[in-house]
This record gives sequence, structure tokens and C-alpha cells, in this order.
Amino acid sequence: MNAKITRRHTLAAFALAATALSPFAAHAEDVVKVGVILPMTGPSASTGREIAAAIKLFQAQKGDKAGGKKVEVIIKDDTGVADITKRLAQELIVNDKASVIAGFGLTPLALAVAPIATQAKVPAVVMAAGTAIITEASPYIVRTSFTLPQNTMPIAQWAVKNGIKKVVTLVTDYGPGIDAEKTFVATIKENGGQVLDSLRSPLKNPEFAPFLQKAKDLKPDALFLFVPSGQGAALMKQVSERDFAKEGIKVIGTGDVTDDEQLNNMGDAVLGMITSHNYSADHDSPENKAYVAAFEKANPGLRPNFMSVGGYDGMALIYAALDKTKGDTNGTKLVEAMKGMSWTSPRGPISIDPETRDIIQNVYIRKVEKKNGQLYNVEFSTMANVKDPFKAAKAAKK
Ligand code: VNL
Repeated sequence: MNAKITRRHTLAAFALAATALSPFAAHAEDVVKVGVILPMTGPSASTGREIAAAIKLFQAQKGDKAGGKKVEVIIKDDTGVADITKRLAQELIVNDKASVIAGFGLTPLALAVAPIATQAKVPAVVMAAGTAIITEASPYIVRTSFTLPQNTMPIAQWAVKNGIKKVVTLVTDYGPGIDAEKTFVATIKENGGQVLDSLRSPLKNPEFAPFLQKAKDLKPDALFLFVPSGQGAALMKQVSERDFAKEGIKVIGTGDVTDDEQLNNMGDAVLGMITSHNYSADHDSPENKAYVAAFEKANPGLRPNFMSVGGYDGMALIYAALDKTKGDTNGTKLVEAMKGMSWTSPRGPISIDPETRDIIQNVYIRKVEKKNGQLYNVEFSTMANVKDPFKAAKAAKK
């Protein structure tokens, strides 16, 4: 009798364990699929690497449940080519039944999925791209990265305050670069400054030397720079070969240039460079110290950069939205749930503007300094709760 009960219990326990392990255990409706499309190879691979690592860290820390459902992340490599992003988005939605798509390493890749998100009514969480217009391309787009006007405005105002009158700008010739240029130029001109030239280098196979030489010959008070994440080291190598400081020319920019992933290899020539940006691995908060320590432990030799926090916060937003809808995956309800959400990120306090679905966040002015033998962007001033200036200007006109 005793033996029989024991045996029956053992069998029951075995059956339970088998159910839990079986791939068919969770009913399809209990699983929420998040399709993440990133450049994992090609020239923007560092962006894919950073975001994928942050997503893995998020799930390792918070588990795989949200709104009572199991969240399954599927990462796909678009190699940075918009046609591939588009095809992968369609496949993830139609074949894999993804309830949310996310990632998008560059502006053209995010814009390529906008019509698909609208048509399928599936939320698309932009974790990397930064052209202001992106959130206007679909009512299903929500952004956890940044906009270039948002990140540029503070350094432009810093330049004005620090007596910089004559400037040259050099940006990468596509959406985010043009947004950065427009913002910087407008702020300088509004304050009585002079723009000697606005130079643009191509996105593919960038060549900086002729532009830098031209900028130096014009003898401005400052040279403003923007290049996308991954190109900063190549640009700064060329900058340091031409002693701008000796000519009395300050080199400033957005934090994309002094990207945390590459900064430490840029050498002492970047010491003292001033930039403005939404994230520094050196940001002094308990949340960020914990984030950097956990990220570096999970990814030895890799420092988390601003792309990584876009991915980490994008996951936090998707989890919070699912919690709020109690696991309802209706895309319209998920986007509604995301609007107005606010929380403390490793970068500081952030929220999703309910009007524009764009991120509102602090932007910091930072200076490259050496700490324990490592180069960091050390924040020394904060502009709190910055809304994308282009959208703020539109809202003011209404
Ligand atoms: C973009 C903007 C990409 C800023 C970036 O790195 C960046 C973009 C890849 O919108 O394409 O740092």
C-alpha cells in the first residue's frame, strides 16, 4: 500500500516534470513573441552586439514572464540593409506571430518597418535609431533610444554660453546627421553666431580627411561633429592627427562620437573633449552602477554604451506594457499602455511622451576624463526631461 502510493506520487511528479520540459507545454497563447531585428554583422554590428547583450541581460535579471505570459525573444540579423529589415519584419509578424517587433540599428531600417507596423497593428519599439521624424512614420512606433535634436541642443547651448561664435559642422550625410546639423546651426545662428560651413561625409565608406582639412583651414572657434555609433574611433583618429587645439579650435559633438564602446581605445588625444548625450557608462546612480557591473560581468571586455540602454529600456517598456494589459497582446492596447509610462533607467529618469510616443529624458554635458586608467565621458551638467525639440516646437505652434 505504502509502496503503491509512493509509486503513484513518483509517476505524477514525473509527468509534471515532463510537461514543464516539453516544448509543447506552454500553449501558444501563453507565449508572447518579441521579434528583434538588429545589424548583428556588417558595419553597424557593434550596435547589434550591444543591444542583443542588453536584452539577454534584462531577461536574465527579470525572468521571462510578463503579464502572466512567457516572453520569447527572437533575434534576427538584417546586416544593416533596409530591404532585409522589411522582409524579416514581415516574416516575424506573419510566420512567427510576433506580437511586438523591436531593435532597428539605423534610421533607414526603422523607417522601412513603419508601414508594416501600421498595417499589421503591431508595436515597433525603436531601440537605436535617432532621426526625429521616425515616430511620426507610424502610430505603432514607440522609441526608447533618443533623437538627435534632443541630444544636440544641450551642446549647442553650451557652445553659445562658452563664447563660441564661429563654427563649422561635420556630420554623416543622412537623417540623424542632418537633424544634428540643423539643431546646432539654428541654435548658433539664433544667438548671433556664424556658421562658416556645414560639411557632410557619406554614411558608407566614410572619408573624413578632406572635410577635417577644410574645417581646419576655415579656423572656426569650434568644430561640431556627429557620426553614428561605431564610426567615432575612425573619426577621432583623423581628428587627433590634425592638432585642432593648436589652432585654437575646440572639437565638440554629440556623444555618438565618444561612444563608450570605443572610447577607451581612442587614446589621450580625446581627453577633455566635450559632448552632450543621453547616456554615459560613468553616469553616477545606483541603477547605473548595478547595470554596468552586471553587463560587464556577462560580457567580459565590453562596456555598455547608449545603444545597450536603448535595448534594456525597450525590454522594460515591453514587459511593463504586457503587465498593464494583463498579457493582452492586442497591438493597439499595447501601444496605449506604453504611452505615458515612466521609470528610472540606468541613464536616469525617462518617460514615453503620450502625445508623440517619443522618449523624454535627461541630456548630460560631459567631458572625457581618465579614471583608474580608463577613458570615460564624465557628466558635469544636466538638462532635465528634454523632449525632442522638433516635436516640442510643433506642439507649441498648435
Ligand atoms: C543613428 C543615430 C544610428 C545615432 C547611430 O548609430 C547613432 C540612426 C548606429 O538614427 O541611424 O549613433
